[in-house]
Amino acid sequence: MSDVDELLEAARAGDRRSLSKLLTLVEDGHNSPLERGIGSSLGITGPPGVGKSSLIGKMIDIWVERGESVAVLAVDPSSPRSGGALLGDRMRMTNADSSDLVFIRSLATRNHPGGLMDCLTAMVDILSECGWDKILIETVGAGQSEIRVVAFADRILLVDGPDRGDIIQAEKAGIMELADLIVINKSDLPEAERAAKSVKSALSVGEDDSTPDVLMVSAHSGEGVEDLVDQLRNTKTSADRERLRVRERLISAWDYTLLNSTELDSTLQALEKGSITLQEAVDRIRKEV
Ligand SMILES: Nc1nc2c(ncn2[C@@H]2O[C@H](COP(=O)(O)OP(=O)(O)OP(=O)(O)O)[C@@H](O)[C@H]2O)c(=O)[nH]1
Ligand SMILES: [Mg+2]
Repeated sequence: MSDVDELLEAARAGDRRSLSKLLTLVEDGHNSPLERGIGSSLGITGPPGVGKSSLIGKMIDIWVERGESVAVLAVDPSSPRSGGALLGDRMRMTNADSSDLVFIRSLATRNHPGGLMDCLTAMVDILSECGWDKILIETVGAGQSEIRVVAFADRILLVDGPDRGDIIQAEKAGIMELADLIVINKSDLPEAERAAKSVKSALSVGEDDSTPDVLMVSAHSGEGVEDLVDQLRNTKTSADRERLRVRERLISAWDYTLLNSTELDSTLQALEKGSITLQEAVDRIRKEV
């Protein structure tokens, strides 16, 4: 049996250190021991500071209370402090049984030229194979590369804040179109109601069965979080959103191929010198793959 198979066997049996090691191997580019696409995940995204991590913490409490296990892949936790705080909070949970039901792992895109596409799906598959009921991918939804990451999830929850600026930012980044469910967090703040209304009215333009619901929650007070957790169970995606996600995944794969091409350096040099055109550069890289 190979190292990877041994780790998988131990991880399946519930050994967390083996699970961590296995995820590290896959993150370092090792082939996954599993078939692709067996696990399903929930992507949680939204502008910086809207309360994604706080909300995930509250959702975890509810799932754990119901006996469900939760694994979180936190992609580029914006500050090691906030990423670490969530982790720290979990570790400090008094009920030892509960913390057995929670697994949190940080991932940094900077270690992955061309994106996480080579390892994210594999990590979700491994977590699923090892029996994790809920697999979450948290990413800051602030730009194109984050959208690319969250598009690997099977369902997408957009978390927004009451601030108009946040909502505009989410719209600009194009996450609205990808979201299967939207929550306005910080419902304890006065502007939240208005924010929810404005998001609803923006969505109602082309309203049909697949228009995502908009809920209000407060990660601070916990209000609405139970409803959110229940609603997630029935949340469906739409053909349009599925198409958009698949499209983003394809573009990720394309970028990855380009950025990891052995012809990349020489092609860039030739472009700098002006000895080939952009079209010739594309043809050259395509030929190499
Ligand atoms: N009033 C209020 N503040 C909240 C709520 N949820 C989170 N916050 C605050 O918002 C700030 C950001 O919370 P985080 O959970 O770190 O937000 P995040 O979206 O994960 O942030 P990044 O990962 O940095 O993008 C913190 O100061 C939280 O205390 C809420 O429901 N109400
Ligand atoms: Mg966070």
